[in-house]
Amino acid sequence: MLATTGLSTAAATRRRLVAAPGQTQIVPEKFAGPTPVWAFNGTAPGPVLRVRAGGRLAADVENGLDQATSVHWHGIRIDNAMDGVPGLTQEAIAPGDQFAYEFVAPDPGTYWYHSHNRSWEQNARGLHGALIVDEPAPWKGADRDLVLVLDDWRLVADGSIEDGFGSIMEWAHGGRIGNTPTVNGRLGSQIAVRPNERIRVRLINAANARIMEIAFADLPSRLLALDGMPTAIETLSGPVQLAPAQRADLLVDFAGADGDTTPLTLQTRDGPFEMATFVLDGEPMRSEYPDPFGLPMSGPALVTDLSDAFRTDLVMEGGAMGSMQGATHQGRWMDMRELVSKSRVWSFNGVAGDMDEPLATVERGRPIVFTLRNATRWPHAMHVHGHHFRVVSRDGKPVANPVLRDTDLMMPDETIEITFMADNPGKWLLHCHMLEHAAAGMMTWFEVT
Ligand SMILES: [Cu+2]
Repeated sequence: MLATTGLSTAAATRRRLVAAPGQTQIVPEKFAGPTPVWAFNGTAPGPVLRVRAGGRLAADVENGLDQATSVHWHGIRIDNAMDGVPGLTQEAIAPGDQFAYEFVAPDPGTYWYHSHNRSWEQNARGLHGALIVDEPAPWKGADRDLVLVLDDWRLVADGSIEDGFGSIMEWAHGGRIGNTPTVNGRLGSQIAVRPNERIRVRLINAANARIMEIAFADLPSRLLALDGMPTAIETLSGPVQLAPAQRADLLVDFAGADGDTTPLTLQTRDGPFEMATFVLDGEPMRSEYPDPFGLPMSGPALVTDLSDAFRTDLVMEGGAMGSMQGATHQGRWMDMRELVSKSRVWSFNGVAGDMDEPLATVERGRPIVFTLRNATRWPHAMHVHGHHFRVVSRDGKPVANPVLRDTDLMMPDETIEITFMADNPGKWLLHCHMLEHAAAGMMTWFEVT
């Protein structure tokens, strides 16, 4: 049973979020002036929102844009009416209007919020921010935490955002990939840390489409959580991979001396790119590190009995270099040429983004097994709303100790089985979080009754 109703009688944490045009200094001043963005409360990313697990967040969203918007609270096992999906859970918020979101955040962890209307444009222009749900009792495993929202802007020489949103070429390929990777909205930031500080780094990939491989040079780093949910603590032997919308909490030991620097790097085709620089500054925190320990486990239990599970398949097709001949759109079959004219070039089970029929209708309390098959030439970041799931098999091979996720990166030709308990009533999206792919057909929904 979810803690979304009747649990919290305490006063809500109340925040006002105004979505409106703004300006932010993304590239260093010596290269260009501020970038015109669409921002929450004037900054991109927007403010870090925090609430304690089990607590209630009230967010009054005002739309100061000249187009409709909405806010999705990504990864929160939320009351359906607050999920922020226009046409499914609410009407989009018209320009000048407001929407009062209010919900309980049941699970501690690293989440984020972002526009869910024309998100392929609104998210890319800056409408997102971190949402941190704190543990019920403070976790003592790190000196502090550090929220790093990673993004991938596409800018032109004067620092402004390149137009070209809606390019069908990009929608049929890997989505809108940028040229300016940022940490907390800034290229080349310097982040001060104490020598020998131990920090819980909360990484959030807020990019539309870029899959990121992030490394902390040779600093000792351990995995603590994925997509908000604690994992067994595990030493990382290489970069951490984040598909769009994925999060990872890491425990990083900033071992070194005053004045040392160490890069945060993004792996690119041309080698590692320094997204930000940690500058060790001040007296050392300690001479020796204590033994590290992980987060207390939380989140939904593993569903062990799948004998009565609701099962269905989802075949993902389309995109460039694929074999899709056509798909159903607006109630009839169209060939690729016609689909391109409608900006629909991907399909789920032969349907290109039509939302009139759910993929599944499942009674509450029944386990779900979705078998997802990526029959395209592209990776996809498959996201389920309102539930965390476990990938229990990949290409037919069982996954040992499957972790909880809300977004899984599927490679071309890969087939996965995901399981979760249908315990949150309402209408929930299942879509690719490469936002251009979602807009171009990789979207469906299911209902928990
Ligand atoms: Cu995709």
